[in-house]
Amino acid sequence: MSKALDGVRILDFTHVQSGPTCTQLLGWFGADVIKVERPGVGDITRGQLRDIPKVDSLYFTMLNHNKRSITLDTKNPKGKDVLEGLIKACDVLVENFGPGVLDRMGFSWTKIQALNPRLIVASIKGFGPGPYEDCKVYENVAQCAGGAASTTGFEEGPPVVTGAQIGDSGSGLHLALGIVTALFQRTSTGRGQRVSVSMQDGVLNLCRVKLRDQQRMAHGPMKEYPQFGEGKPFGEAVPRAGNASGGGQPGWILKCKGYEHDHNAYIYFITQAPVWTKICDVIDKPEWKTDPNFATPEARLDKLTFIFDTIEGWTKTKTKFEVMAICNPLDIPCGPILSMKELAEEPALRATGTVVEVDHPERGAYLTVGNPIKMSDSKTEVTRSPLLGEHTDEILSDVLKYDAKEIAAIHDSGALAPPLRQAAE
Ligand code: CAO
Repeated sequence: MSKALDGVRILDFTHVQSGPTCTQLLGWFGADVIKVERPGVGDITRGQLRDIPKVDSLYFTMLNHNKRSITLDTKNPKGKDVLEGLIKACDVLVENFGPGVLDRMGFSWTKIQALNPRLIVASIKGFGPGPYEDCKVYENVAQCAGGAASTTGFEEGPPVVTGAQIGDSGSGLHLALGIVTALFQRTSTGRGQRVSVSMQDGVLNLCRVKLRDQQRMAHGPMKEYPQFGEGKPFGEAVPRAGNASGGGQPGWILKCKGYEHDHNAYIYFITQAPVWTKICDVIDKPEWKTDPNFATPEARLDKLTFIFDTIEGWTKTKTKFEVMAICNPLDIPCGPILSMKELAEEPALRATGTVVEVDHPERGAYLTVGNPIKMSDSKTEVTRSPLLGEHTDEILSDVLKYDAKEIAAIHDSGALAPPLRQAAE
């Protein structure tokens, strides 16, 4: 079966997490992803959070499937020649260097366009133009600067970052969409273009509902926030809302049987208006169906904490899976709090390829998250991440058409390997 991006060649200058998530997606869709890494060092994540000595970390392997690796010192004159060749041979260059790095390397947009006017140059930076444009940024900086942290956590506590990597992987997803859109536009214009995503913008896009709420506050208190029912005043900015749903149907996380010793024995429970009467029956509160204090969504808004405490009295008598088994047939929306252990062991996720076991020559088998985007005519096979420089000669020969003598000359120039002193360390 063919793949959606067969024939598309990506010059992958990404590192750490945000950029690699983007190019990994493109690889899953069939693009030939050529990851350029610094000789002897490679992507810094190869050596970060290592669980096995001298073996590429899971941090690296889980972000760099379906890629080839070439080592290249892009500050070496011969290395620059090779890079120029790759720029001419590729459709897209993806990078998430610190601000100004590509220019300092000698590859400005003007120079790249002169080399290959069809090339799409896709970049992730921490911030767009403005006061912080020169800043280096990591995940949690973006979560804080993009509005996620100020709106996450409980009102009485400090801002909280989330484990979902919305700054890094979220920006990677945004960039991947920009790239395929630019590839599509190129089919009619014949031209490449620059695609830029700032991590702050990407996080703010994902926090769009909170900017919605910021504006709603001008017209009275937001009644679905816990502060309203608890009689606490709202300040000038959108408050942290604990586990409130954020949408039009109130929800909260409730304890289930076993919560005293299992930190994940909880369920998210939504009191969706159309199923209110069923909820009343399930929790044995049939009188709430007709009591004017509880019968309508508007009447319930100032009592949400009491209502969820009452529902929790019922959920605490059941496991999270028993609550699911009772509520799902009644169309009551709820979701168990699933631990990473439970997700790793979930057979349905294995069956769909969302959780995949991959074999690696140095670390052996490990689990990863496969492609979450399923396409009927472009199936994803997850292949292991490359070893550092594993495909250097193959790329010089297949993509750049160098012969053995030319490849040997490039090796001799030191453009592909670290200086001897560094290699010995
Ligand atoms: N050959 C020679 N030099 C190379 C090279 C190669 N193959 N690859 C990279 N380099 C050099 C660069 O030229 C640069 O050198 P100069 O600073 O002298 O120009 C140097 O490596 C460092 O690049 P960097 O600034 O990108 O890396 P860093 O480790 O200092 O910063 C990060 C890392 C992530 C903070 C920064 O890249 C950044 O802000 N990126 C944009 C935002 C982003 O994606 N953040 C998410 C990271 S995941 O949490």
